[in-house]
Amino acid sequence: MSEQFPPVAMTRLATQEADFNQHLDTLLAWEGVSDSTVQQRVHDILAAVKEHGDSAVIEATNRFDRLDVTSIDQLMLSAERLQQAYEGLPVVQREALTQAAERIRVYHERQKPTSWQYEEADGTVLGQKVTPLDRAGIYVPGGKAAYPSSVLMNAIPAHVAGVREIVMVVPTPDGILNELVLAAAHLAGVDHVFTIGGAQAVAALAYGTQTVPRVDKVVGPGNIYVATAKRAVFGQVGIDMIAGPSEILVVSDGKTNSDWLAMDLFSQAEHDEDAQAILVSWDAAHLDAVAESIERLLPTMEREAIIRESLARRGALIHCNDPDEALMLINRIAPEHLELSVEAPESWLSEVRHAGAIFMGRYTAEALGDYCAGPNHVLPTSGTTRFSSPLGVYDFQKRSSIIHCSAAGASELGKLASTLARGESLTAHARSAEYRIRK
Ligand code: HSO
Ligand code: ZN
Repeated sequence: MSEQFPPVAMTRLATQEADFNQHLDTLLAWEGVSDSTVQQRVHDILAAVKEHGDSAVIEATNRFDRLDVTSIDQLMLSAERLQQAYEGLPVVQREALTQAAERIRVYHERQKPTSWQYEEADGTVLGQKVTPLDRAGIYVPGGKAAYPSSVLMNAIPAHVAGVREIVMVVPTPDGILNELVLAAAHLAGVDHVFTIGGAQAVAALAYGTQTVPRVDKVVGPGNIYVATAKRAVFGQVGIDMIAGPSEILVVSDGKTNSDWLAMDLFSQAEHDEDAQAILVSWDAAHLDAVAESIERLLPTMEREAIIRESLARRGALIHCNDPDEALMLINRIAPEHLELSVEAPESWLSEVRHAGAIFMGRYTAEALGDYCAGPNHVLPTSGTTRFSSPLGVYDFQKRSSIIHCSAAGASELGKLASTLARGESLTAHARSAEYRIRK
């Protein structure tokens, strides 16, 4: 039975109000917290794993996940175990996971960059060579936030990129394994799975232990300990991003069913109490209708309490004057997910500058993108779409530049380099270039 709640106190704003900008700033403000206690604990765990390897990982895992293992072998899952999980799934689930994986793979294949080169008139060749990472580490959260869809979204781009070895870590508090997560790992081509989590897992991936291979990049979401550990190891290894709570911005022209939109807002709000769901429209009656749908549908939701809290804390219904103002708001909010629930959304696209993923038209629910449309659901949050992009194949590759001078090219470039090097008083540079100038 659903508890009795008072109506949700969702923020209502209008761009016409004098203090709108201030209110919007407050609404959007988000600071990832990592207090000094967390920092210190993470630091201690990282140092222990760096020094003692497997034994420190075992000790931390027993302590935090309430296990009683004595050997790292007990924290490893074989390829056969992953396959077993896949084969043991109910057929409908196995089919859905397989089809989603295939669609995600096809989409990411398109992202593959190519190496290129060009030749100058004197025969000098310049180019760029793309190489996949040797090893990637994927962090998968445990417990409630263990999403098999996220295993696919992290591992498939790595696989498509050509990463040689994909190592996954997933904590199993109290020893509980999530079969769907293991099945997804099997489908996505993960090579090794360790049932470890927290800062100890990030440390094991970043430094390597006697058993856990050291990776070149750690990706994937996690709690505050994981985020703090990722920040701390960055530099030794690459990381993807530090993701904040999930966000959705829906822009509606007033013609989409208000129940659909209420549920789209819920779909992000149900992730956690700090998730942000905002609806913008220039149709005031429509905003009222969605508010009514929200109240009516809330008691039907399994995660009602989380959704209520999220909508009350960070949700908003915003009335603006017209589509132009809605566009201004989109670029100001720079959301992780943007739903353009409007007629002819294509005509909006050129004006949208900042959004992680753009869902076009009334039929494109954000949830479809979360699972199976094809694009990645690991997206920048908290306004960082201003400068970053969805997780993709390019995150698992790097580039080397190529320079191949002909004798004639070396002679010409030698003159330039020599002049510039002497300007910097770097004589060895200058002479190295000068040797190759034709007499
Ligand atoms: N919306 C989340 C991803 C997700 N949704 C996983 C459901 N499962 C990322 O913002
Ligand atoms: Zn989601």
